[in-house]
Order: sequence, then structure tokens, then C-alpha cells
Amino acid sequence: MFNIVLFGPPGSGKGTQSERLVLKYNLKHLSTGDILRSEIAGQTPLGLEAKNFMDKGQLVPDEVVIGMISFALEKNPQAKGFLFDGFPRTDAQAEALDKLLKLKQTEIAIVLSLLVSEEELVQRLLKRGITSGRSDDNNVDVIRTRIIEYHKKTSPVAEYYRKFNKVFDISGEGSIDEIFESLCAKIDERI
Ligand code: B4P
Repeated sequence: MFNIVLFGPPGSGKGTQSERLVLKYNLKHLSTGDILRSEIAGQTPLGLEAKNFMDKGQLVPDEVVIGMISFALEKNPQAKGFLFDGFPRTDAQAEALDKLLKLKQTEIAIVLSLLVSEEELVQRLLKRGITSGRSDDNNVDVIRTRIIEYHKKTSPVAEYYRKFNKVFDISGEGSIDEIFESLCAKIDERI
């Protein structure tokens, strides 16, 4: 199994690049953001709870997202590997993921960290908000809260993986094709 974490602040291109990477490397795409949004659309109890946090730009509680990922791993026993998009976002999530993968006798092979300036992030998310209908994309204060949450709770996760020499920083600015090529070059070195 070859498992990738695509890491970066909100709007850095994780979802955009994940769609291409899973096709090229035949991986199962696990986006906690997408799973949460489908729970919200289905008006499930989990979705209703998550919406309260997401609308404010806050992270959803660890136990909720860890449970979702555990369920998704169980549901895909045949996967050749997983691409984790937007997960883990806290140290507790990273530790839980290591344990879940160990049970499957596998681990994270590489963490690709997309670097994008804060102003570019805000512009991209506001632009997406015009068409996406996402309530967390159309308000600049909510977007800034998401970026603050990222610095406070998520960026330490990169340090967690750096201890194991698994993190590669990639510029997330430039064309989508150029960034995709840089990501593939790093994966091809490791696969
Ligand atoms: P996510 O769904 O993960 O959303 P995101 O971080 O905003 O988006 P992403 O980074 O994938 O977007 P992309 O750059 O592709 O999270 C949403 C919320 O869910 C979180 O705030 C949190 O509340 C909750 N959540 C999710 N996972 C969680 C977890 N593990 N724990 C707790 N809470 C969790 O796209 C952005 C825009 O940029 C797009 O419009 C795209 O077209 C554009 N773009 C991409 N690449 C570009 C480029 N190179 N140049 C110009 N524009 C580009």
C-alpha cells in the first residue's frame, strides 16, 4: 500500500490536486471535508453537528472525524493505497491515523505540504464562494478564522511527520498543471 497525506492550509489546492493524483496513482481519495459536506447534505445527525463548527470556520471535533476515517478505511479493504485530503488536521488525528494504519500493517509513505501565501488563499476561497455555495467560503471573517485554526492546530501536524522525514514542501502557487508535476515528481521518487 502507498499512502499519501496532502497537507496545506484551506484553499491551498488539496482538493484540486487530489482529484488528479488519485486518478494517476489509482488511490482511494479520502477527503474529510467532502465526507462532512455529504453528511450535511443528507441532514444526518453527524452532519448537523459538523455544520455548527464548519459555518464558523472551526475544526470539527477529533472524535467525529477520526470515527469517519476509521469507517472509510474499513469500507475499502481492497484499496491499493489512500490519499488523505484535509486529514489529519490535529496531532490527535495524526496519532489516531498512525494507529489505524498500523492495524492494516501499513503507514503514511509521504506528506506533501502545499505552501501558499495568506492573501492568495483568501482570494481563492472568496472566488470559489461565488459559485460553490459553501457557507464557509463567502465570508472573509470565516475564511480568516479557518486560516487561524490552521496555524494553531494543523501546522504542528507537519512537525509531527517531519520527525519521521516524511514531509516535502511544494509551492502551491502557479498553474494547477505545474503544481501537479511537482507533486508527481516527489511521489515518483518515493513510490
Ligand atoms: P476542506 O473541505 O478540507 O476544505 P479546504 O481546506 O477549504 O479546501 P481545499 O484546500 O481542498 O480547497 P482547494 O485548495 O482545492 O475543509 C472544510 C472544512 O471542513 C474545514 O474548515 C473544517 O471545518 C472541516 N474539516 C475538514 N476536515 C477536517 C478535519 N480533519 N478535522 C476537523 N475539521 C475538518 O480549492 C480552493 C480554491 O482554489 C478552488 O476554487 C480551486 O479552484 C482554487 N485553486 C486550486 N489550485 C489553484 C491554483 N494553483 N491557482 C489558482 N487557484 C487554485
